[in-house]
Amino acid sequence: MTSPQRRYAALVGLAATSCGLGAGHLVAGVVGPSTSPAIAVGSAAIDLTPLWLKDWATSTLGTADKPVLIVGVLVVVLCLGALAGILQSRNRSGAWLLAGLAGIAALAAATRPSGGQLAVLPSSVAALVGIVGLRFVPTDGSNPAGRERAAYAGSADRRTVVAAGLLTGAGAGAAYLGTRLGAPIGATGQSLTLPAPSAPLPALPAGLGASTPGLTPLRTPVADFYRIDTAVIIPRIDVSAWRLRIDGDVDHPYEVTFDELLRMPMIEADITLNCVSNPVGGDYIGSTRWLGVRTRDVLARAGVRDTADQILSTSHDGMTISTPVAALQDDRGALLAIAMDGKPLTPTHGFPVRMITPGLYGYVGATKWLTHLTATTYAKDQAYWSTRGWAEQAEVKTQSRIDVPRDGASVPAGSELAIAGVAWSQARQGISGVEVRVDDGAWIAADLGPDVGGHYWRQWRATWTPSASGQHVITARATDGTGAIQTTTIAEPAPDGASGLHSIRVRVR
Ligand SMILES: Nc1nc2c(c(=O)[nH]1)N[C@H]1C(S)=C(S)[C@@H](COP(=O)(O)O)O[C@H]1N2
Ligand SMILES: [Mo]
Repeated sequence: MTSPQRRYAALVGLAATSCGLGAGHLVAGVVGPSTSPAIAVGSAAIDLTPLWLKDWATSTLGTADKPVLIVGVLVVVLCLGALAGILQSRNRSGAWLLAGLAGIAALAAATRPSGGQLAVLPSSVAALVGIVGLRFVPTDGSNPAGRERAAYAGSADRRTVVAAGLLTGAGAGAAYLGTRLGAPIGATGQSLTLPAPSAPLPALPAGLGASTPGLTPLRTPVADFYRIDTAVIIPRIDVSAWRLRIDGDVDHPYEVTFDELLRMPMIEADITLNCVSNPVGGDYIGSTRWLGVRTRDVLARAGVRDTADQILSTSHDGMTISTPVAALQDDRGALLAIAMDGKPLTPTHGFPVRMITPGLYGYVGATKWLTHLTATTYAKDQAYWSTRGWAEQAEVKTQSRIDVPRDGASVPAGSELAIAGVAWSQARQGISGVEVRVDDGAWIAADLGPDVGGHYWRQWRATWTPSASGQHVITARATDGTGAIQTTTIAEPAPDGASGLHSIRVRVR
């Protein structure tokens, strides 16, 4: 085969594959977004990702890891599509390659918890459309069937390019339509009227934010609240169809609707949410006022038996999280939250109902899109992250973070400089003090911002007037509510949360 011919074959293979992917995505818009071929493969890849790779992805890509993953999947599939075009022109074997790819996608979609019975349909349609598209591949002049067409090479080339263009265009159009279909705006609850809390809290104080530029605000705006989950497609849940099932080692398993939940006593609570993947000084942490029912009220109605030591929660998209029964029943005030910052949860943060368990990292206590609570034991059932190298149980570690000045900032000598940040301990009765030091100097006590309770972070602020120019290191450390000073022991996020003191560098000029 000559090289221009091979190029045309690759081009048509690519176009046929795009068209197939688009058609599959369109069908998935009706069947369920998670069954779209590339999304299903991406989601399966996330579940199969080893801990070290997941760590690398979150530390280098942050929350962009999912778009990067999907683009990666698409690039690989399209390259294989081009190869399918070349194989097709050689010996008609390209169709097998596309069929194989679609088979992998169908398997991935069928094994997704949110896939449903028609999960394999989008991949099947993708295969069919892709294989039909391969008919436009110009045949190799060296095989008898293609010799005749090769004689019209000039017009065949033009026809080929037009066909490839049409296929790609049709695929892109279908993909667009599929995306629109798959995201019904009406299904979310931003118009929902929230029930009043049984004991409203006083308004949150303003905090030190206004007087200290660059300092984290006391309450994280919802739009800035970090997002960590394995969902490639954010579940869109229709509240009228939503049910929470409570079963397992309980006396009376039952199901509750969203309306029934809203009629239970509603609690307001100020709680900081932490991700176990947050490195020292990192920003996978947010604080807000939550509204919800007490988790223990919901569990009490079922009557959890003494034999259970964990509640295994499951989300709409199949995530499983283990939380100690004790943490959900003691006085810390674990919630099944329906609102944050005065508004219903956004789809990103778990609409319609999510768990919030003070003192525990999100991966062991903050299940979003909650649908199921099962009383069981750690010996019997393991949750998603526990089978992937993370600790079965993990309490939030005491930390302090320096927000101002920024790491690497250049500051003038001789003028007073604010050093400020936030500190949190959660499981250890909040923060009773924060100290800072420059280089190896003495520890200086910082002023603390308002105390919003043990489960909420605390702002702090100190001042320093640099004299000597050059590089300086600023370090902070917190003292928790029990009087214990934050550990200097350095630990990576895996397996149960980072520890060590946060330091930044500044250059005094
Ligand atoms: N369904 C579901 N819930 C989940 C997760 C997830 O991947 N899926 N991630 C957990 C983790 S690791 C954290 S840190 C918090 C983050 O909640 P946020 O995205 O609202 O900040 O959600 C938790 N709940
Ligand atoms: Mo997390």
